[in-house]
Amino acid sequence: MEKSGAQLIVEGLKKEGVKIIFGFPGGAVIPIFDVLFDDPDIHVVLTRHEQAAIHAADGYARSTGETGVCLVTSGPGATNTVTGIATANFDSVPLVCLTGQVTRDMIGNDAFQEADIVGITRPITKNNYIITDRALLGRTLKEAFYIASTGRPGPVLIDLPKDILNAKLNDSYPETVSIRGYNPVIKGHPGQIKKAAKTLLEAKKPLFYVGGGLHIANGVDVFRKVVKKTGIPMICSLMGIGALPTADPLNLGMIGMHGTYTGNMAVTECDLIFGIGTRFDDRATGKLSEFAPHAKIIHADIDPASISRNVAVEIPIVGDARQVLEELLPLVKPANIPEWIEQVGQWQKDHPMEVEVGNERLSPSLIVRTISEVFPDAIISTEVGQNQMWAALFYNYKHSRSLLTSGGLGTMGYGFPAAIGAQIANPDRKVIDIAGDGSIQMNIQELATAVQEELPVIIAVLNNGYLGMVRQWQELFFNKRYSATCLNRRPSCPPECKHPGDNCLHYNPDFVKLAEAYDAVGIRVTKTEEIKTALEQAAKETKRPVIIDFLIEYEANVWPMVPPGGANKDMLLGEGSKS
Ligand SMILES: Cc1ncc(C[n+]2csc(CCOP(=O)(O)OP(=O)(O)O)c2C)c(N)n1
Ligand SMILES: [Mg+2]
Repeated sequence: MEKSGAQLIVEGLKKEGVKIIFGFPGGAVIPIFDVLFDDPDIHVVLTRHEQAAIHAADGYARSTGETGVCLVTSGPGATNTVTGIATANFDSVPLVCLTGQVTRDMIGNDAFQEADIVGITRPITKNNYIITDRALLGRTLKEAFYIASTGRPGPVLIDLPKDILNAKLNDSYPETVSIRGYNPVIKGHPGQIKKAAKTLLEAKKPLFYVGGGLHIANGVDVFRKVVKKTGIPMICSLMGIGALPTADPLNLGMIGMHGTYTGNMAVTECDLIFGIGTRFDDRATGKLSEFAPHAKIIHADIDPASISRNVAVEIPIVGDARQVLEELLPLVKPANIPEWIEQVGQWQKDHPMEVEVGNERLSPSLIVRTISEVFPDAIISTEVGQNQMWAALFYNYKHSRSLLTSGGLGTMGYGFPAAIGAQIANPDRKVIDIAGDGSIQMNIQELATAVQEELPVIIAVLNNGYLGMVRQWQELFFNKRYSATCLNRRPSCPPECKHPGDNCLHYNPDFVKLAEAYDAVGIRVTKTEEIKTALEQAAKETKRPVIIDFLIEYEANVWPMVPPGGANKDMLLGEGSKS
């Protein structure tokens, strides 16, 4: 039977198991939306901005491991997805992004709503295509899903000229795919794994160092078995959080710029690092020449290009993290490292991650810790800035895929749409965006989407009146010159204002009124004793999003902090803080 390109695409999406598409229509893609209109198997979530559509598809994908799908129109629709594509690419998130394009005869003519999205996204996609032959459509879509989800996952974009969507052909979506030259290595080399096991057990001060790749590989269960069997402690990157429960004594926490004291000391003193699914990113390593100065490095990663790129690796293992760990598990035994365990225990005791109490305004660490108590099994998404670091450091993570955060690109505006995607994928879990008052405004319009989809996402705004993380750098390294970071500043303010006063705008915006304007729920919290009750009140909402506006200390800082370019051991510990 003859079918249009649009019909073939929808057939293919269904064969790939797609149940949800996040999108925004326009002239070039009406044919696809038209086929989807009365299709009972695929639900289209209409976001209010294409950037949110792609972040929502990303949150869907990160929280489930399935490939997220985004559908947008040509020109501005396509270019609006660019930040989300780059975000997903950096953090290895499997996405298929379908963009409309002008008809083939118009391409290159500066036609209405034409943009060369394939050219624009070439460096930020795992692969991308423009379909110029209707006969290649099915095969290309199949390839896109395969490439997005295998090996080191990533976003794949397909640009679809409108006449291709309308062109009819008697074809079906292919059942199989094979791509010459693309054969990701899954199984690690057995000899290397054996060598790694031996070296690991010979070390006196060994550490596992886990990145996001462990979650992507669904390797957390087997990793926990390896840790239990060996008794070797773990450190992680921001993306590795959740590999062990935060409260596990062998979890020494995140390392790097805002790593824990114990994590940063342990990585400095250790004699062996077993890296799993990590890029050894500079936010985690700090000054490379002083990173883990005494350590041999074993590194297991699915992407050979990540190995020995930033740090010299003694034992490389190319392979899927879960498979490598499954091979490793029978080869390891309890490590004999009592002095090392005592040492890390001492650091933890001397410098615990303690919450602060708060003075006139609320303490952000206390808020995050209370979120953890009221919602112990939540999926947390974050924006970027101090909010992101407090969320990473003070929530007690228990499960894999429970922290959705833009680690590589650091995209403000990611958290709320990602929470929408995660909530749709996980209707039985609580999804909470821990947000900053700056970042949340980058995709605040998605309140309309969450209201329309009846999603009880909670947005916990840690409202400090500042682009806080930038302000923290200005405070520490630019003599408190708060240039363009105060969100309440007016022209009449003194030029060198270093602290908020009576002249400030009171709310900018009033998040409670804003929530109400969208028919969402808005709650403002100003007193410590109201934190918990506000969260409990929010928990009662089952169909409406809730914004909780937590008025936190204006100038609270994230501690510890390694100054940019510094070595991890040279972290600043903060004012009067024990951590
Ligand atoms: C899209 C984007 N623009 C700029 C930045 C730089 N940046 C990093 S953190 C930050 C401040 C974020 O402010 P807010 O959301 O209020 O979070 P806070 O640090 O106050 O918790 C800025 C501007 C960024 N990460 N992303
Ligand atoms: Mg802020």
